[in-house]
Amino acid sequence: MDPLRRSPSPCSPQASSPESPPCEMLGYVGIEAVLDQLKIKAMKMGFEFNIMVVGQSGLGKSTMVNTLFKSKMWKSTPPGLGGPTPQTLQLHSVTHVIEENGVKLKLTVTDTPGFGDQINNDKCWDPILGYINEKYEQYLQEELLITRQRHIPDSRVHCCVYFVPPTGHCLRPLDIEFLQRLCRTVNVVPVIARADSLTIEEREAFRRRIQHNLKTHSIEVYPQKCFDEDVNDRILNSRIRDRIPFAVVGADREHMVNGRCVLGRKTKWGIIEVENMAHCEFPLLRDLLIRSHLQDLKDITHNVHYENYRVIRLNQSHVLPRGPGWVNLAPAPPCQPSSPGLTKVCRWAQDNSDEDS
Ligand SMILES: Nc1nc2c(ncn2[C@@H]2O[C@H](COP(=O)(O)OP(=O)(O)O)[C@@H](O)[C@H]2O)c(=O)[nH]1
Ligand SMILES: [Mg+2]
Repeated sequence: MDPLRRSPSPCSPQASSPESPPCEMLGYVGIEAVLDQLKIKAMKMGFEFNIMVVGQSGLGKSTMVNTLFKSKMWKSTPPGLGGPTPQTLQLHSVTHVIEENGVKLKLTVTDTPGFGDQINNDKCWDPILGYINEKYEQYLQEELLITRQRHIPDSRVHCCVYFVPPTGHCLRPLDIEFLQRLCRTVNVVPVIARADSLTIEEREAFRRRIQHNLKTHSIEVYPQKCFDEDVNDRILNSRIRDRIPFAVVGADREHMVNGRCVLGRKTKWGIIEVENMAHCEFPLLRDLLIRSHLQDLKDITHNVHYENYRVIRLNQSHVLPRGPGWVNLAPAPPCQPSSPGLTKVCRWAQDNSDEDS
């Protein structure tokens, strides 16, 4: 067949008869194919996601990490290590590569020892904030290199799940102080821990009180209202904000219930199924972290929290232009940058640079 004699394109003039309507595809260049290209590229690169759990000891942090990811992490856990969760004595991170339908997720979970367990809890948040800032600093140092890697490894904490003890009263002064500092540095999702110890009515009343506490102390947890990008975001995120903090129950054992294998806690009076919304709100937490907001958590970390850190650090270091790309970045001071607020920091930095010029 003559290669030049191709069958008429649906948009070519010959294709349409005099009666047919004008061709709508005229001018089509195939821009939508960029979505496939992005998908292929993203699948090749894989995703990195780093999560941290924070709260007093015994609230079920380590158990929750297992509840969220254990079925996927079992494969990389040597057999025989499935016993009771040991007490976490120091801050430590574990990385696993999880693969599902060809999509690779490099997940790093940072478990922290209980804070606020001492008689004097002064500055008990320092090691945790120090860790978060250290990860920002590592990223910044890589980014500032003249010959830098094409893909900078991302170990920044994208989300911090904060465990509130199920007292049924309100946030403790310690929680408020900690959350105020944490929310300025990282995305925070608070949860009511061990919610099986509260009745449904108690959970609801406790949630409302915590929401009130957060509001009166200007604590902006994730998803922050000021970063909703459009109406759809606003509708979806408002629903989430209304349910935060989620009342969760953690379990790393499977049980048979009516012939089904479910993740749950076995008690004398029955099995609490953690993935059953009638029993607890664990599914809301999992969906937020993994299914609906994973990329948004990463974007806000990069564009807001890391950006704030970067602006403050570069200002502190008096950036001196000495030839292309030269930056004199002094070592991070022992007292880490503390930002005045989420949206204000960049403006503050801009004002400063205006004064300098
Ligand atoms: N009742 C109840 N117990 C839980 C829950 N989550 C964990 N636990 C138990 O609480 C104890 C401490 O859990 P762990 O995960 O080590 O707490 P962490 O110190 O915060 O890491 C363990 O015996 C867990 O089985 C929960 O949601 N409800
Ligand atoms: Mg632990």
